[in-house]
Amino acid sequence: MSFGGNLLIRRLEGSSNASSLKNCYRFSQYLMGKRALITGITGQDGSYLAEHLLSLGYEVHGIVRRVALEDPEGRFTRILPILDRITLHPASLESYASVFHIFSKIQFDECYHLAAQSFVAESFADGFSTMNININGTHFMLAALRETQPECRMYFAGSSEMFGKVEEVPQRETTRFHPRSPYGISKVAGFDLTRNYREAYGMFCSTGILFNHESPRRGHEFVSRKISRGVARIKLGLTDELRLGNLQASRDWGHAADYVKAMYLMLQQDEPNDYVVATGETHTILRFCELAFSEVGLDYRDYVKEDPTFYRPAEVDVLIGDPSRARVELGWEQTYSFPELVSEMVRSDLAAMEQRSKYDMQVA
Ligand code: NDP
Ligand code: GDR
Repeated sequence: MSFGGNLLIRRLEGSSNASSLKNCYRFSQYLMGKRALITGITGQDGSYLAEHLLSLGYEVHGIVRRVALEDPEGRFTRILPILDRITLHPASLESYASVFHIFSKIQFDECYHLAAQSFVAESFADGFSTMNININGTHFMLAALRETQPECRMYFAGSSEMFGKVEEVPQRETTRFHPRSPYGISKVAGFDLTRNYREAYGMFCSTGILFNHESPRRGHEFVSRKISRGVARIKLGLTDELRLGNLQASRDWGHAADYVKAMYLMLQQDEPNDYVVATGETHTILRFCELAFSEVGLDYRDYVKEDPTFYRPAEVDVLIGDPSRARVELGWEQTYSFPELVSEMVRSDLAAMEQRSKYDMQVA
C-alpha cells in the first residue's frame, strides 16, 4: 500500500498545483494511515526509525542531501534494504526554502528531526558549520512547520551532551545544562527553540534527551565502532594496535534500535514533553575495550594505546541518565544489555571483514 502511495506522490509531484497536490496527499494519507518525515534518514538512528515506522504501517519520507542521491551505493548503505519502501526528497538543512518547499507540498502527521553534524570532536574543529546546521537547521524545520502545518507533531533529537559538566548524578529532565562543546551548545539551542515553539505557538514539539546509543550501523569515527572495527582488524591480523583518546571517560550506552522506539512513543502522547532516554548504567571506554577484545578471545591490554591526539579540548567525563519519566510515561524499556550491545557490534564487524577478505582472495 505504501508503495502505491509513493507512486501516486511521484506522479503528482509533476503537477504545478500545490493545493490540489496537498489535498491528494491528505486523501492518500486517509487511505493509508500515518505519514512521517525523517531528517537524517541516512544516519544510524534514521535508518532504524524508518524501519520501525514502516513496521507500524507508516508511510515514511526522508530528507536527504542532493549529493547523496547521486551516490546511492555509497551514501545510502544503511537504508538500501528499505529504499523501495520510502520516499526521499532532496533538501538542504542550510536552506529554509528547500525545507519549506517539502512542507508546502506534503502533509505529515509526524516529523522526526534527526539530521545534524553529530560528531562532538568535529564540532571543536569546525564549530561554525556545526552551529549553522544544528541550530539554523532546527529553526528552519520548526518555522516551516509552523507556517505550513502547525498541527504536525515534531521530535527534536536532543542529547546528553547538553548536560556536559554534569551538575547532578544521574541526569534527568530537570538537571541544569552545562554543555562542553560547540555540539553540546548547538543542541541546547535546538532544545530551547523546540520548547519555545511549543510554548509560544502551541505546537506539539518534544525533545528526546538521548544518551549514547550504538549499533553495528554506528559511524566509524565514534569510539564504540572504532573499537569494534579495531578488534575485528586485529583478530584478522590486519593491524596490531588500537589508538584511542581518553580511556577513563564514561558513557551510558544503549542500543539505537531500542532508542528509536522511544522517539516514536514521545509523539504518541496526549501532550508534548521532554524525556531522558538512557539505561541508568555507565561504563568507561576501557570497559568497552575489555568486553570487545574478550569477545574474540583477546586481551585489550596487549593492543590498546592511549594517544593524546584524540583528546578533546574539553571533555564530558561521566554521563549517566535517569530514564524514569520515559519508563513510566512512555512505557519505554531497553531490550539490549551493555555486554549484548558490545558483542553484537564486534561480531558484526568481524563477519563483514571476513566476508570481504574472502571476496578479495577470490578476486585476486
Ligand atoms: P548520524 O551521524 O549517524 O546521522 C546524521 C544524519 O544527519 C545523517 O543522515 C546525515 O546525512 C544528516 N546530516 C548531517 N548534516 C546534514 C546537513 N547539512 N544536511 C542534511 N542532512 C545532514 O547520527 P545519529 O543517527 O547517531 O544521530 C541522530 C541524531 O541524534 C543527531 O541529531 C545526533 O546529534 C542525535 N543524537 C545521537 C546520539 C547517539 O548516541 N547516536 C545521542 C544523542 C543525540 P548524510 O548521510 O548525508 O551525512
Ligand atoms: P560522544 O561519542 O562524544 O559521547 O557523542 P564518541 O563515541 O565520539 O565519544 C565517547 C567518549 O569516548 C572518548 N574517546 C574517544 N572518542 C572517539 N570518537 N575516538 C576515540 O579514539 C576516543 N577515545 C576516547 C571521547 O573522548 C568521549 O568521551 C555521541 C554522539 O553520537 C553525539 O551525537 C551524541 O549526542 C552523544 O553521543 C550523546
